[in-house]
Parts: sequence; structure tokens; C-alpha cells
Amino acid sequence: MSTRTPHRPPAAETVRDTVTESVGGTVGGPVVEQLADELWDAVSVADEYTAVEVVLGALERGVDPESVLLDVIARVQGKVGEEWAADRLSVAQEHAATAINERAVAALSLHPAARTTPTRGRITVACVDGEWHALPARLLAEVLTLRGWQVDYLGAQVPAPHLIAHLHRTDSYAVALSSSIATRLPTAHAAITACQAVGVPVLVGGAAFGPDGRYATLLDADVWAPDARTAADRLALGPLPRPRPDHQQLDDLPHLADQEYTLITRNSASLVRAVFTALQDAFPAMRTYSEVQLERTAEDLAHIVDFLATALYLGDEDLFAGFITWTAQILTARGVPASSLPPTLAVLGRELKDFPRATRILERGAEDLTPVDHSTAESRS
Ligand code: B12
Repeated sequence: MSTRTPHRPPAAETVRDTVTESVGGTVGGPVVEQLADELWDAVSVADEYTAVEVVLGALERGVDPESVLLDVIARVQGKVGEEWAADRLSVAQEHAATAINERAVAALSLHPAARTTPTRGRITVACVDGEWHALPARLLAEVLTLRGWQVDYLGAQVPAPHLIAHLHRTDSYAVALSSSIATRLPTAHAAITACQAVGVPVLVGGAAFGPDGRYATLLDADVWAPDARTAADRLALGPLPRPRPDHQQLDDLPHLADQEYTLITRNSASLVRAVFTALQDAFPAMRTYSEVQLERTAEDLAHIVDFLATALYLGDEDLFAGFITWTAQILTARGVPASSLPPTLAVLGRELKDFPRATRILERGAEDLTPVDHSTAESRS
């Protein structure tokens, strides 16, 4: 193992405080903006050849490969997400654009301008188990490679036992864990604790950890960074904090002792079924739903229960409230009324009346929904 500092800060080191302000953040400028426009034009119509030409052409004109990855490809991928959320890109168009951006990253990494010889230690980059958002982790992996690290990129959904076996086999200096979807945070926590137990410091990032990295601190990760550039800057600054070897998951989240998270997670399938049945009375428009609409409703309910469980795990009402208001916006953007959400939360609340923390989280979600306009017709397309 490589050298590590003997001290450890009380919470995840949030690199934004120390580095982002000075050297991190997004590089703008007319060249990258124009490249981003060109790449967007190509990926939004699934034109892979032009997309790869834009990226490789930029390298040939001397644009820094890191800037192409982060200020062009990552920026365009962010726009893919925004356009999908606003219902201006279909799911299929979003999938095609993402797949092309992934191939553009692969093409960039093989170009001579992006070839590097490792001069630093070995780092494992992986997504948490159940996490399909591999592109953010891949971007990080490529940036670290460009900065001279020897990177083992393990891709999407890596089960913790395989990750640990890999760390042992490769004697990694650190592990960089990526998660984009908040419902993977309980799994991320288990992976963080397992890596730390074998003495490997854990750097975390991705949208799941919150824009300010608050869940990284809560889950006792060693370092959080908001983006790949800042993460690479932090790694270059010096050794990472040393993980506490004797640390248990419950130490971070004492509220889990009430068992609400465990009980709700264990019985989530029957909870979804019970709410689905009761909702037919609480939200009569559901009785006119087609098979497909009913299937979507069941999926949405499962998602709501997943987010409720995650909020219980983290002890964070904001997480659930943010998810519910986001869901209302997504439905509204697609012309589907969000008026089914308040009765859904009310029925869930009745089913979970003996769970005080769940009750509070559901009440908070309902309160935050109030400003949303529910006036549209009670049907689902
Ligand atoms: C593409 C995409 C997908 C693809 C992923 C394919 C792939 N190969 O990656 C697919 C179609 C599989 C997918 C599936 C789903 N997705 Co999706 N997806 C996206 C989308 C559009 C883009 C993600 C992305 O690539 N972003 C671009 C990069 C650059 O992201 P980034 O986070 O900025 O990355 C940087 C930093 O975070 C940081 N970083 C990342 N990892 C790490 C790690 C470390 C250690 C460090 C230090 C830094 C770091 O560095 C990166 C580069 O600077 C986002 C929307 C968006 N705006 O991001 C939604 C999004 C992430 N998805 C979302 C959802 C809900 C889902 C699904 C649940 C949808 C569904 N109903 O099935 C599933 C979940 C699947 C799963 N279990 O993981 C939501 C998550 C909402 C939430 N509150 O958690 C989002 C935000 C969409 C939205 N606006 O609501 N998705």
C-alpha cells in the first residue's frame, strides 16, 4: 500500500472547499462552447460518425483532452439529461445519445493525444452495485488516466465482494466510488465501509451524494469531490485521509436502530401491493386506467417506496421531498397530472402509521407538493 496520512478529519473531506474555487469548475470559452454545440447537434440526432469526428477533430486541433472530456462531452451529456427531463428527448433518443457519448469517450482515450504513461499510483474506479450510470465514472477514470494514474475502471454495478477482492489483488492506493441515483446510497454505504475495513481510502462522487456532498459526509466517505477535475486536483495535492479500520455502518446512522428502514425494505413488495389496491378508492381516476397505465403506476409506487426507504436510511426528509417534487415536474412535463401524488402519499401514510419517522417524511413530501398545480384532469397518458 502507498503512504497515507496518520490523521483523519471528522467528516468526508469535501474538496470543493479547498480546491474547486481556485482550479476546479468548468472551463468555458468559445472553442469548447462551439465544440459542445457541434457534439450536441450530432448526438441529439444519433449521428455517431459526426460525434466522433467532433471529438477527435478537437484533439487534432490541440484542445486539451481533459477539456474535451469534461467541458464538451460531460457538458453535452448533462444537456441530454435536461432535455430528457423536459420531455424534449425521448427515452430512446436519450439512450442513443448516451451510447454515442460513451463511444466518443472510448475513441478519445485511444487517440495518441490522450495516451499517457502512468507516473502515479493505482486507483480503482467503480460504480456502486445496482448503479447503471457508468458514464460519469468513466469520465473520472479517463481524467485520472490523463493525470498519470494507473486506473482500473470496473464500470457499472460492481458488487462489494468483487470490489474488495480486486483491491486486495491490485493493492490499490484508493478507490473512487461513483453513484448517480440516490436509492443506491445504502449500498454505497456498505461498499464504503467494506473498502475502509481493508484500509483503502474511499473517494466518492456522482449526483447521488448531493450537490454539496452532504451524503458523502453522512456515510463517512474519506473524500468527496463534485467533479472529475476537482477529484484529480485533490489527488495531486497529497495523500488521502486514512480510513478508520474499526468503523461500523451503524456508527454513522444511529437512527437505524429503530428498524423502520429494515422493516420497510423487507416488506416493500407487499407495501406496494397494499397501496396499489387502496389507491383505487383514494384516487378513483385510477379505475379507468389501461393495463399499461396501471403497470406504470405500480412502477412509480415502487420508486416512491425506494426513495422513502433511502430517506429513512439517511434520516433525511429533504431527499424524499426533493424526489417527490421532481416526480411531479417530470409527470407535468409529460402532460400526466401530478394529482395522484397527494393521495398516494396519504395512503402510504395510513399503511405506515406505526412508523413515526416514515410518517414525518411522507408529511413533509405532501407539504412540499402543495405549490404544485394539480388542477389538470385526473387521467394518466
Ligand atoms: C444517461 C442516464 C441514464 C442511463 C445511464 C447509462 C450510462 N451508461 O451511464 C440509463 C438509461 C441506464 C439510466 C437509467 C436510470 N436513470 Co438515469 N440518467 C442519465 C442522465 C441523463 C445522464 C447521466 C450522466 O451521464 N450525466 C453526465 C455526467 C457528466 O454526470 P455528472 O454526475 O456530472 O458526473 C461528474 C461528477 O458527478 C463526478 N463524478 C461522478 N462519479 C464520480 C465518482 C467520484 C469518486 C468522484 C470524485 C467524482 C465523480 O465526475 C463526473 C465528471 O465530472 C441523468 C441526468 C443528468 N442530468 O445527469 C439521469 C439520472 C441520473 N437518471 C435518473 C433516473 C431516475 C434513472 C432511472 C431510475 C430511470 C428509471 N426509471 O429506470 C434508471 C436507474 C438505473 C440504475 N439503477 O442506475 C435520475 C436520478 C434522479 C435521482 N434523484 O436520483 C437522473 C438525474 C435523471 C433526472 N433528471 O431525473 N439513466
